[in-house]
Amino acid sequence: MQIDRVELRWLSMPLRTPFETSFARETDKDCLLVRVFGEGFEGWGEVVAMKEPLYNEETLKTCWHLLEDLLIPLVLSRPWSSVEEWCAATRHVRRNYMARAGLEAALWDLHSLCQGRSLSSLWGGVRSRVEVGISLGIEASLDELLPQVEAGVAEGYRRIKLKIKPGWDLEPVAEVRRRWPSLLLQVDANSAYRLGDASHLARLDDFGLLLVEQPLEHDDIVDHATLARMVRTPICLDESIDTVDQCRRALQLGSAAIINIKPGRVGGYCASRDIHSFCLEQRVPCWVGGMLETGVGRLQNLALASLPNFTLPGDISASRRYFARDIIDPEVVLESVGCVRVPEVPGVAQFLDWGQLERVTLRVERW
Ligand code: OSB
Ligand code: MG
Repeated sequence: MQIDRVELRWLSMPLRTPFETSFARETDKDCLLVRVFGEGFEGWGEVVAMKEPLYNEETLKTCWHLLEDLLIPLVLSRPWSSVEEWCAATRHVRRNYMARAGLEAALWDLHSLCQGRSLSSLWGGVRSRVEVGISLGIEASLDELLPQVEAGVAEGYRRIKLKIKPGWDLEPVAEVRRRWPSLLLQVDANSAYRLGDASHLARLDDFGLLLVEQPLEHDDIVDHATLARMVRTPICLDESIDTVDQCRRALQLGSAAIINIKPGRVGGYCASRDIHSFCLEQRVPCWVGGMLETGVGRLQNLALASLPNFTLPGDISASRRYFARDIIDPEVVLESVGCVRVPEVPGVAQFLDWGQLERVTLRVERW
């Protein structure tokens, strides 16, 4: 695969409603799109970093810098026999996972077009539809949250994730559970608690949650192991798992019973597959997490979610959960109860809605 040209775009997409986590309130979703040209095709990938280093240490500007000054010159410097070879050539770069993941995704997208095969088939997918759920942000009151749960259930979602933080946890969880006793319910704290909150977190045990996601610090796998022995709700790690080695250590310590895999957080789809395979061997269930992706990242994450050990519903909701209008047409939609169809054809370029893409593009540069 010879890459002839690369294009980088900075997008800003208005969210239909603000999305609040324990670390930020977002009203717009900004991201970068990487476009690579080669072999007569074009491939696209998404950089999922935020504008500020609140989820991990990366920002869209650090990603732009890594891409412009290091990764794009390297990808243009010689032909690549496979995407795996590209991954091996960038392994010396410390961290900067989201920057690397965006370019790697574009290479996968291009590679799938060259091969005439979908990403799902290239990666060993076993499902044509995957179960997905919605993630609901922190709200000022139950009056604002409950109609959103109701709307999600009415649309067909069977799994709902509630964002929690100290002061917004037991009450919303208890009320949602009381009203929807059979809903698949889980919570995500994005590191808002400390080990001293263990007895408080143990009170979540009464609500039959699927899991509690990343209750403690973003880089911790030690306190999580202690916490896991103090609560019955299964602990799922998100922020603290960035490599297959860190995943192995966490499972060895007993820090998590379930792993959330986000391609951006772990440096791309190669690493996502490695973590998925390791968890499969260890009989640890996985699910595909989300970063409010545009249609580009959303379609590719659906392909990843078709792999065998993604046995829990992913954060890959329909486009309209976040966007009045996505940059792809057709958008990602719920097909049957709580499920989305996995793309069967290679390449996302054919689905781009260019009018909408230009409307939300703030900056374009080419190399
Ligand atoms: O922790 O999973 C998270 C969004 C931004 C940053 C972190 C997280 C999230 C979500 C959204 O929960 C999931 C989605 O894309 O639907
Ligand atoms: Mg999370």
